[in-house]
Amino acid sequence: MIWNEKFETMPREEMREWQGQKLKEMVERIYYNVPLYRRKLQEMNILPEDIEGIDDLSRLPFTTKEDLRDNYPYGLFAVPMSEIIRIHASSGTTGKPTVVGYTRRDIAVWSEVVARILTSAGVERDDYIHVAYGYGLFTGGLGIHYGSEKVGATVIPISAGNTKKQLQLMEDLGSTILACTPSYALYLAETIEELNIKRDNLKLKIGIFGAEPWTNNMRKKVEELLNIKAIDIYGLSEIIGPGVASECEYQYGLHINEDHFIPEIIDPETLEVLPAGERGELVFTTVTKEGLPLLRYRTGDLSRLIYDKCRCGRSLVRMEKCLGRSDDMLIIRGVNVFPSQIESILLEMGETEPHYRLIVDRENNLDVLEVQVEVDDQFFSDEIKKLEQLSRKIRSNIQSTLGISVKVTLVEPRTFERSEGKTERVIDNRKLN
Ligand code: DLL
Repeated sequence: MIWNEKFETMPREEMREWQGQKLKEMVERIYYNVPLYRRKLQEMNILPEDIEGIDDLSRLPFTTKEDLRDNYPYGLFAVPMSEIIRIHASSGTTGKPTVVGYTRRDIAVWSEVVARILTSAGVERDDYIHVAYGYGLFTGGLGIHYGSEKVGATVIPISAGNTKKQLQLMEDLGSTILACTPSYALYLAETIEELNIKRDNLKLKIGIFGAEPWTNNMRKKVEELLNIKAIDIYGLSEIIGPGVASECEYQYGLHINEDHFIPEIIDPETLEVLPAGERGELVFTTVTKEGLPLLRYRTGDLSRLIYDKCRCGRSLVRMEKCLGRSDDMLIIRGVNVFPSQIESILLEMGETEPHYRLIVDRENNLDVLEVQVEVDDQFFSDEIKKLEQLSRKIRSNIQSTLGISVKVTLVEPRTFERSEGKTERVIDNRKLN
């Protein structure tokens, strides 16, 4: 089913027209209401009336996380605070959080785009949706919540945490949809096994997972463990929260709600827009947001755009599954490595648990990458020879696929703390030196 036929199946030319019109209106709004944008546009000698259509987008200035930080907390809002009815924030790892604000209309748009992504994932009115994303300043919980209500599904606003109790309720209330981070889905799956809950007693059929990168091999693992179809959803607080993009039933690329959020892919070094299909940094312009409209916001996320026709009937452009951010990339003795590449190799082998950490250090001026991965109980009690064989095999697979030699440490099950939200899997000690 398609939630909004008009926009989700709009022919490309019509979509470009729409985007151009909305962009013009947006540039006018921010020029007169946001001092930072007025300054940026003036510096480039651009007046709102110079914008004639979507082709002018690439002439406009970028917005960065720094801009948000420098104008903390409300400096980039484009409406008086009396129009703002909700605040969210993303914590980030350092410094002040990024604060975002929504008008009543923004909340309505947000519910609409989340209703679209839930529908594309297969959610219907009859479903019971177990929302185990955190409720609070994080956009995950409330974002999915409002969209689910819009669809008319029965929302169970369980939030994250209290894992055993969650599972009890999941069983008793008959949840059919699980919405949480892929990390938390793994944790729930592990606890289901631990508590000996019979899978048949659970009614789950679809998982709506996002907020962090997860590979297709991780998808297979979670689908198998929970016996569900796992759908990838993508979003970020600055743009709206969840609802920016999501997979349809074909699970190949995430349809972007581009009538609201116009995507571009740029080369992060030269800042040039890359031709369709090339991989680079994802940039979004929010053309309908009132509270915090952002022009060409650099997400730091890496992806590419797929304009081919999708079998589901949607014409919305797709972004390739996002497997990392430019700042996640590790440079190990000159070789670029993304944590997701290691995840993919480990899960492909299928001989360890899907729980790992990557520790990066510098020893004698050389980068050293240690892969710590959990192995199951049975394996761990085996003879040392077998453990050595397995770590050699992992080392050699990583060496032959990525061209780097790593140190592999097998650890006991449950060594790593399980996450209820996003998991931090990389510890880069070089940053401390
Ligand atoms: O994570 C919004 C969200 C909530 C998305 C629930 C999906 C589900 P932030 O906390 O601001 O917002 O984090 C945004 O998380 O720039 C990406 O780096 C990463 N991210 C989000 N979804 C995905 C995904 C929410 N499906 C940042 N795949 C983004 C990979 C993702 N990375």
